[in-house]
Amino acid sequence: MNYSNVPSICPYCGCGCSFFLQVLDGELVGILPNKSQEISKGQLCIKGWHANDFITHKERLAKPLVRKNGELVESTWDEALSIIASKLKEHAPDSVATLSSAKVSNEENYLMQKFTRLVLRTNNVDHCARLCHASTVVGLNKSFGSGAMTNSIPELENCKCMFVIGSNTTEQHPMIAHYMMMAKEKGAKLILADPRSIPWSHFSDIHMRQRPGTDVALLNGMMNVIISEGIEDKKFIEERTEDYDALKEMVGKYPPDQVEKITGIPKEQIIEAARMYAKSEVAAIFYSMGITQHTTGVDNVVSCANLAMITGNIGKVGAGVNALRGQNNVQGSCDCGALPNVYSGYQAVTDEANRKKFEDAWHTTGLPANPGLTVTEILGSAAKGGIKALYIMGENPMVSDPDIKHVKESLEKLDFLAVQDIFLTETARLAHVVLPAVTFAEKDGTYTTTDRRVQLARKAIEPIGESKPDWEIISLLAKKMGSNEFNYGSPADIMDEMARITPIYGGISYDRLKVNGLQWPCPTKEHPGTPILHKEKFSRGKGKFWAIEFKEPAELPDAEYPFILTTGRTIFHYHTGTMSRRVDILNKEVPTGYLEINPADAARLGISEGSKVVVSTRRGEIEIDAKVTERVKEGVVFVPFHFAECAANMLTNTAIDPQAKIPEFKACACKVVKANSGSCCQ
Ligand SMILES: Nc1nc2c(c(=O)[nH]1)N[C@H]1C(S)=C(S)[C@@H](COP(=O)(O)OP(=O)(O)OC[C@H]3O[C@@H](n4cnc5c(=O)[nH]c(N)nc54)[C@H](O)[C@@H]3O)O[C@H]1N2
Ligand SMILES: Nc1nc2c(c(=O)[nH]1)N[C@H]1C(S)=C(S)[C@@H](COP(=O)(O)OP(=O)(O)OC[C@H]3O[C@@H](n4cnc5c(=O)[nH]c(N)nc54)[C@H](O)[C@@H]3O)O[C@H]1N2
Ligand code: SF4
Ligand SMILES: [Mo]
Repeated sequence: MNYSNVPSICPYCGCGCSFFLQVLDGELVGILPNKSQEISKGQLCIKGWHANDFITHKERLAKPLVRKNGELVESTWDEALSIIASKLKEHAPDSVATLSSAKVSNEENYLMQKFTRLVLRTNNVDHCARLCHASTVVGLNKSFGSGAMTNSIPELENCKCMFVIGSNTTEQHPMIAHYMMMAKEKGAKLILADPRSIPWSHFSDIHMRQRPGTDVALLNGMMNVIISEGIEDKKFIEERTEDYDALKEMVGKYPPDQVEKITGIPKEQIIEAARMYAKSEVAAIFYSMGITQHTTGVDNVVSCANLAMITGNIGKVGAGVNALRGQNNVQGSCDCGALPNVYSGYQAVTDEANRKKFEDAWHTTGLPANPGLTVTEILGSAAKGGIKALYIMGENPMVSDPDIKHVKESLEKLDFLAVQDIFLTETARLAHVVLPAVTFAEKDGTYTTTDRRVQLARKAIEPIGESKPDWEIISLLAKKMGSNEFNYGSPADIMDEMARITPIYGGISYDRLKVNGLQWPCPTKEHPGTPILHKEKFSRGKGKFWAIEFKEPAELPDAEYPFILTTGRTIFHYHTGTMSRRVDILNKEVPTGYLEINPADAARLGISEGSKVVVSTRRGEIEIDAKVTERVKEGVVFVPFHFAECAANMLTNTAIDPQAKIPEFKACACKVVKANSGSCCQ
């Protein structure tokens, strides 16, 4: 008998818990938590405990598939790659695009953007960060000069006051919530701003339940109270920031009674929350999709940064603006340049010196200088015949992008679609060629947590069937297309290349990555990594205040569509369900989707617990089970987006933030009727 514990990283959320994959005679037999890692310390949430279940699931893609006579049929690697290579070559660079993936490793994201820029000669590469924390990348960069979580997970137990705005942390970042709970046990205050009642509601000192999409008004209102009561941090503002006067003048227009009218939050709560946050010796903000997924996503993020800066809560232990990044490697995908405007390490493609540096490293000239299209723009362009060929690695837009009917039309309009995934997803079913990739357990690779920690996961088992690691597939395709720049012996070689041309990862190499990884910026081989950003000065020098006025969401309720629909997640499922819906224990907990509706609204519409209802918007409709609950206020309904058979994204709006191009997943107008009541639009 041959048994080993192979060190790995949980493939679900950005907390980055570590565990061992237990391997017996080459077979994956279980998960063993890792007591030595400082984030998880031997603990995991329910998804982590069962992270091995989908890996060996019988539906794993085991062979390349090629569409013949309308059907996807099994094929060879050679045929599948030859078709992709010739199809991608057929179109002009601006008509081709790729989607990279926050589920794959840093090395693979680096290669996907290299392939797109060097071989396809376009900057049209993006990934799901666009649907997620694009507002953070833009917003925190504007305020601080770096778009990442400012502090570290293990230090969070030192918080004295936690302001959670738009993060359902206990369900979506369970391990981070664990540290916040420890802070709470030590006496920290918890302020919550969330339209829904969530598990935090039971622990919070104040729960402000705003109308979805009114967070800028709320944050301005809190700053109004802080400044008018003179409890701002004058020294910090004076020494570390710029453009304060414009902010001060603007928030003057948001007294609490005015903000109560906009947000629906009683003014007493706003005043109390402002005092609690400002008077605390160390206060941290935690946010996630509740504020980023809006047409005002960047405004929301910048307003959080404003609040942290007027109270001097940046650059110290237990404080900060903690943007909780979602996917296991979404931080890394951004760091590695899977974005249309930057190479790895956020080096702008528009800068000539950067282009020269990457041209030299990749032995080429004339890399494209214009920023490429974003996820949302790629699909929009495809619908109009602009983008003609698309190569998707590890994303499932047919369930995760807004307005699925439009997504389907866009994908069907393409001349060519290739999808590289571990399962035959809703998106892969539309492809001309499907490539079988391996999971995290079948390859070496690094993944970067929400707290900028680069961690190494090792190969535990051999690939299932003929599947291959994404880095190998991209390299094979690049070679097929005539490139000599993809000759890597292992992922460690790829990291070495990236480190040479990426200052924030400059000191990172496989031999240095021990159990707790290394936190970037880590510029040299001797550098110990950086747990806290902006300590003595901000990445951009001074922190910058931006005066931001409140704007309404793009689509407001009206007589025809009287409810506000907000969408999100549950602890038991993950995104489009490709992985979590193949885990029995998670399916037993939550087998399918549901609509949360307030008892008063339900009574008015004759809806009871478990009734089938039809939810419709200007984009589409779904039939779904009702859950009658006080979790949502009157006039607001909630649908989790994991379930293709009642997909929230049939309903959502494609309106985007003008700067970050993130769609407004968190607020649109909808109608709810009891199914078969005769009054719906069937
Ligand atoms: N179990 C599980 N964990 C996950 C994921 C998953 O799918 N499943 N996904 C991962 C990913 S990629 C991400 S990005 C994170 C997301 O993590 P979260 O952002 O925490 O998750 P969401 O459920 O999308 O939304 C968070 C909260 O925003 C609130 N909200 C809705 N509208 C508004 C609003 O207008 N203002 C405010 N302030 N709040 C609002 C919702 O009520 C909800 O409680 O989770 C990560 N972790
Ligand atoms: N309505 C609504 N929609 C939303 C959101 C919301 O809150 N509301 N949230 C948005 C957010 S924050 C996010 S991050 C997106 C997520 O959107 P997506 O990224 O499209 O969703 P996932 O289901 O995580 O898709 C990842 C895919 O990668 C595959 N995969 C896993 N491991 C590997 C691997 O090693 N290699 C390859 N090649 N493939 C792999 C999985 O099978 C899956 O198909 O959804 C967005 N959509
Ligand atoms: S908290 Fe996140 S990283 Fe940790 S076990 Fe759960 S899903 Fe995995
Ligand atoms: Mo996300």
